[in-house]
Amino acid sequence: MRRLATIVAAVVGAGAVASAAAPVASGAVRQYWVAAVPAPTWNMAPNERDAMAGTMLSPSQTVFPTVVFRRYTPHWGHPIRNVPSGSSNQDLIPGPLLRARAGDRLYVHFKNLDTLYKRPHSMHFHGVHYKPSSDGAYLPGVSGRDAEVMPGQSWTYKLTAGHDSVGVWPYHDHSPSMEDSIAGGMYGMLSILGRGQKRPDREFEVVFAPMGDYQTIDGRAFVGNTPVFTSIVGQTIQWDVMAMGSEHHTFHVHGHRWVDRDGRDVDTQTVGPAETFAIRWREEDPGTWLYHCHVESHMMAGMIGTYHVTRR
Ligand SMILES: [Cu+2]
Repeated sequence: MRRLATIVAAVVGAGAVASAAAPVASGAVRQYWVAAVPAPTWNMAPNERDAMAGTMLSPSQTVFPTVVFRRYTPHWGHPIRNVPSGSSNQDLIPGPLLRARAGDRLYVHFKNLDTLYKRPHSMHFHGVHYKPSSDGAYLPGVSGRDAEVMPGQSWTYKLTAGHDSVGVWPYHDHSPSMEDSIAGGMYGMLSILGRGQKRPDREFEVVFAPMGDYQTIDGRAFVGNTPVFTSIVGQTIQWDVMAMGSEHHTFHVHGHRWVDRDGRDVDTQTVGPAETFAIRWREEDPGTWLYHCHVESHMMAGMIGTYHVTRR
């Protein structure tokens, strides 16, 4: 494969300009409506198969009640898919992909519809500029309502994407319920392009996180359950990769290479808790390929999926 891969300025961009640089204004205003909603029968492996060991699982091992982020149409019209169309066959975990460009203002309207556990929830965003009232992180005696949105209540988080925000970043529940929420899939990503930067033709989200006894990608375990990503030869594809939880993972795609932040050709890249990276290449290798975490015990516990490239 030719060296067409380029790394998107993920965390790299932050070092380019002295940090805490004033955000640039004059971009678009983007509004998102995101609710915390119950997913009472989330199934990590709907086909009940451990495709690595070739054994069967049972719903008692793979199904659990949880709360997830769910995107809505403006002004809470109705719920819609979290993932952009064409990017994945999955939904709900991770939360909606929040897109913006450097210079944009973001208003993320959040509503807590957790009728399952009736816990407080919040949204806390990495990589963007905001005032403390949009931090969403709970600290007893210090934080405000933004960090502890009670069931039935809402909060609007006001964010600005700066020149130092280009790349992909996590957001997650940072309320008093944070630990349970993150274990249950309450996280998502911001995807911020530079001002003149072209959008990829396909954008895939890969979130590595442990869940119960399994190691999941986007809340699912084992081939047959994990996201199936697709592209067509000639398309520019972007992988948004993130880890949540307390473990490190190594993102690997078969049959492909990309250039890492040190300028080296790699086919495996490490990602730790709340770290992210975005990689791009122009696809030219048709076939069915595996992508997975290369930590062997994680792969065997479900952290593996397939990527299908077809000819035009
Ligand atoms: Cu892993």
